[in-house]
Amino acid sequence: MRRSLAIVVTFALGFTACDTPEDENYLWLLSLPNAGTGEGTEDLPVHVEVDDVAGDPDFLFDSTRDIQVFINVIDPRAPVAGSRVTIYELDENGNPVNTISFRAVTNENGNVGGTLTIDRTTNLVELAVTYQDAVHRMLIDVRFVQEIRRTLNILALRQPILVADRDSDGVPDQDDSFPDDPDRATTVYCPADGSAYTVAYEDLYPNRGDADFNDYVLRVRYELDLNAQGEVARIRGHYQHIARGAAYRHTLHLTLPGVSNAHLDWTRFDAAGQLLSQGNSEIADFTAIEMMPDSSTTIEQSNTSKTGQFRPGQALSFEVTLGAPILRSQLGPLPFDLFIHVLNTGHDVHFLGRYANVDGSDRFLDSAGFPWALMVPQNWRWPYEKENIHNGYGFFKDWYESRGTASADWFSKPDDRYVVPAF
Ligand SMILES: [Ca+2]
Ligand SMILES: [Ca+2]
Repeated sequence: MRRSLAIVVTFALGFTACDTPEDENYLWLLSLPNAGTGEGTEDLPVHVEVDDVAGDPDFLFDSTRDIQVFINVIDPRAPVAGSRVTIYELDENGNPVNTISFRAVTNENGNVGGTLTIDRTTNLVELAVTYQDAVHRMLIDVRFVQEIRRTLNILALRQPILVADRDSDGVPDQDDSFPDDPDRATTVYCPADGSAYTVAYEDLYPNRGDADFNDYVLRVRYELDLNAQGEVARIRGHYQHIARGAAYRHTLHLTLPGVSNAHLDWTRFDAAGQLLSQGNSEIADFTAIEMMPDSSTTIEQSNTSKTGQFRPGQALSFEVTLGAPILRSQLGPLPFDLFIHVLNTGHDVHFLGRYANVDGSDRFLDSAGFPWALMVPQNWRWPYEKENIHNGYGFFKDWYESRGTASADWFSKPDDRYVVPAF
């Protein structure tokens, strides 16, 4: 892989290529006000064919959604390689929520395919297609979109521009989060605003629990490093144990389907953020890897009683470097296959949508149609001991009975009598 300072040029128009930094054209390029930004300075004239796949989103009690993305870019002559497709999640006011949600560069067939993960409360995304010095932006209402499928017919041949791309991965230095690493181009934050999700388990599986969703509670966030093709190259995670309203003991495990020959770096911290231990290992098959030890050793109190001060537990930061990049869709929905192993019962407790019985039913859906694991946006306030989640959150039932279409903000409307205080 060429790592030297290089120039990406577009060959389609017979432009005289230059590919060394000594080239006069390169110096000329750098002198231009917008040189190397890769960002559009003008509108890209296009005709867009929209073939989005509509339908109610799948609902697995999840607070995020994965939307498949297929974009094709062609100009009057041929498919356009090297066109950059970027998707931003917009908030309720139409402003980007800090970070890129997806980015990839079209291949030689003019195609980008990938997966966009957004919060279920997000209604709007912006899709920007940048080609040469021009950009075309589309606002897409994604409420009832399962796949974004669009063909952009660029209506005029573009004057090619030169951009600095030291690692030659097709993403200009200025837009490349890793300008000297050809295996990585973009970091996607989950959640997009860099905050956290709250992951909560009931541990009586296969018996129904008391639905207080506080037996094992974690704060979770991830960062995914994508390569220029939009595939996942590295995964970083941060977990903090924050409640254990259970008599049982548990270990926390992670399966990353399709991830093999990976390198895992990890660091454990105590509740005050002081280093406890660190290490690394080579993992041939990333299945059921223990991420946190016996839960009775990682937090000092339950954090589920109505008296006393909140005191968080231990935390883990880790990075998985994949042996080979994989499609985001292969990893499944957030928080990926993160599960507890209950030491007292020998059972594992997984999120919905990962494991089926022989009759096709979900192994982790109980007789009442309810899961044993939930991932909730933000610093969710879990119920006190023995307080049913339905008491703590009056709109929770609305939300799941409507398959996530109503009361999408159920988690932010607690009844203070039944849930722990804000921390
Ligand atoms: Ca680059
Ligand atoms: Ca790069």
